[in-house]
Amino acid sequence: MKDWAYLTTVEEMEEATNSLLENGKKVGADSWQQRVKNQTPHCGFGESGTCCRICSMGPCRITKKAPRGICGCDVHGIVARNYLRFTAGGSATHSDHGREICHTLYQTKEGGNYTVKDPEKLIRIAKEWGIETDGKDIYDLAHEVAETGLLEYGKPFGTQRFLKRAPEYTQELWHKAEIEPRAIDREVSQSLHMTHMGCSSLPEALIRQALRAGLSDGWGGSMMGTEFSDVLFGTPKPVDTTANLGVMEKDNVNIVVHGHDPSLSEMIVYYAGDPEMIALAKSVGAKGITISGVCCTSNEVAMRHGIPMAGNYLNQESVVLTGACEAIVVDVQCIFPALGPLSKCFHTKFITTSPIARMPDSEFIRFSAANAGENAKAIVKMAIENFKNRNPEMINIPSLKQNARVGYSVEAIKKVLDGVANSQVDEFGTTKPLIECVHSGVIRGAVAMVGCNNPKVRPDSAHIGLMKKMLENDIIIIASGCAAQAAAKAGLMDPVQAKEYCGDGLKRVCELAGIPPVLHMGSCVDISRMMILAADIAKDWGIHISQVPVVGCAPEWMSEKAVSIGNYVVATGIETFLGVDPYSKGSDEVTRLLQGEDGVKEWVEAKFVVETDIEKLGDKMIACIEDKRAALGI
Ligand code: BF8
Ligand code: SF4
Repeated sequence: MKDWAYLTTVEEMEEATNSLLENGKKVGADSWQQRVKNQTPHCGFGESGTCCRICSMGPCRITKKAPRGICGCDVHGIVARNYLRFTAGGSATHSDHGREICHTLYQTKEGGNYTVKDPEKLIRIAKEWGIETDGKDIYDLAHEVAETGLLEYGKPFGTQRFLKRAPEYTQELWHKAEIEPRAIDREVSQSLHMTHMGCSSLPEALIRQALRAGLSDGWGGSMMGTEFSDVLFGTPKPVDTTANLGVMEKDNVNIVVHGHDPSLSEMIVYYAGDPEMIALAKSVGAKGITISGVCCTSNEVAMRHGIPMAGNYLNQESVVLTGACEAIVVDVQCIFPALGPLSKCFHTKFITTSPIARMPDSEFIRFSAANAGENAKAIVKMAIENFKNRNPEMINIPSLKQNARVGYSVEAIKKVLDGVANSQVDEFGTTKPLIECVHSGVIRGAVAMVGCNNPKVRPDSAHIGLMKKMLENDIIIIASGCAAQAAAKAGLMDPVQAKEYCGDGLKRVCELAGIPPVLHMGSCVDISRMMILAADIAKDWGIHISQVPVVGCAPEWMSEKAVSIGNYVVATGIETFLGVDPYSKGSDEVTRLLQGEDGVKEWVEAKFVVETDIEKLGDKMIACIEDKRAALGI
């Protein structure tokens, strides 16, 4: 048995949460834990995907006695339609995030609120897209690339530009399966059209469109979100930070950023470091200003600036319950409406900033590229001025805190690993050293661990349990989203200590490369980075993506975005393991299409595996990786 003594355990995290809930009780605060109780048991029809309410003749619920809806749709059609709508919601959300980033890129100017921080990457993308770069002003180029990106959302003809990044073999599979995504908005619209009353009820057609809508996210909207965020704010490089609720500081003004779009948080981070603001914080009796993050906004600023990560999805109420949060500033996605009433129980300002995410009981400060600087400064100021309203008796910051090294973009991963193998590293490095490690068996394979928390799973227990199991078996983890934060909170991204708990092979690689065994690749839109890494490995190795000993895993997922991600990861050829069922179990036909050998697997060489027993889920992932190794003869 390994000694995991330095790790922060799920029990310790729960203890901290319980003490925060006690804090909340004193002021009559509601909590997700309570609301889960109120909502249990969940509706069985909803859970199995067998309720249809897409026309007003319904809602129709499928039972043995009533095997068809009023229009005659059977259970398979209903489940598949619900699945496609779920996917389309996620694809729309990720892709609209990407669109916002394109607009921000379009607004860049010399000396403006937003500038180009990685011109090389911009030029690389422009060349990839066939845009003339020679002799062009970098901002003219940024605007041209941004506009070209925006046109990807509505282009009348052709498919997504970034598909060409995939190996030719994968592109052919997509072509044959007729799932190459065209305009991003078209795939979302068509999904809604197909699922409208009286259109598709053939599961196969609906699942095919789910893959296509997913691909328009992963190889379209999300990929642009990631790439242009790098151009705007810099491509992440390894950086040290800290994680868990203990990153909030009692004597400082605490501002928590939450959501997904880095355009807001980048500005807040900038102004929190402004000497004028720090002086103001001192003038109100604070020692300084601490910015920390929750959810994917946190991942974005941690990866680029080492901003500490207070927690993941189910910690968002906890940061307010500390009584030491002067402001929680949010942009879009994964924000609990509960933060409104909760913030009213404390002195916390709940500040919404996007017309896309408006919530009751919040202060709305509309953010745009034009007023970003001014508004970020006003928000930081508002938080500072709120410091005096703290109730000292309510302050309870759990002492949990771990070190983490984050910032592993594809570029960074290639560089650190190539640096170990070659003294002569070219500009970007290659995936060859990684391939050699996997080929020789020093590393058995990789798991892309992604996704959320979900009260259906004991928070973080599946993430942390599975990661430990993989590391012991010499399987390296690349992580993003709330899964990445779970690892960081536990201490699995500590570059000094975490390697002690790996198998011998993985430990040696971590030592030589100076990396933690769980590599933080960013937010959920950054799962596009994982797709590029998988594509590059397959190309450098000379095999298909589906042959690479890598699997995807979302053991605690909850959002529509996660289903969209699952679809594009599978469609890219990577077997994907889920710990929560995607409302599909009501139809054996849909289950067969998603999880069988003769459904999506026949089209894209990968499928879903749904297993709610986390131990078994881990065993199945290891078996899948070992099977892939055996098939390669390694
Ligand atoms: O996009 S992992 S809870 S924060 S949906 Fe949300 Fe899920 Fe967290 Fe980021 Ni992703
Ligand atoms: Fe019922 Fe058919 Fe209408 Fe759905 S589309 S609510 S199954 S009648």
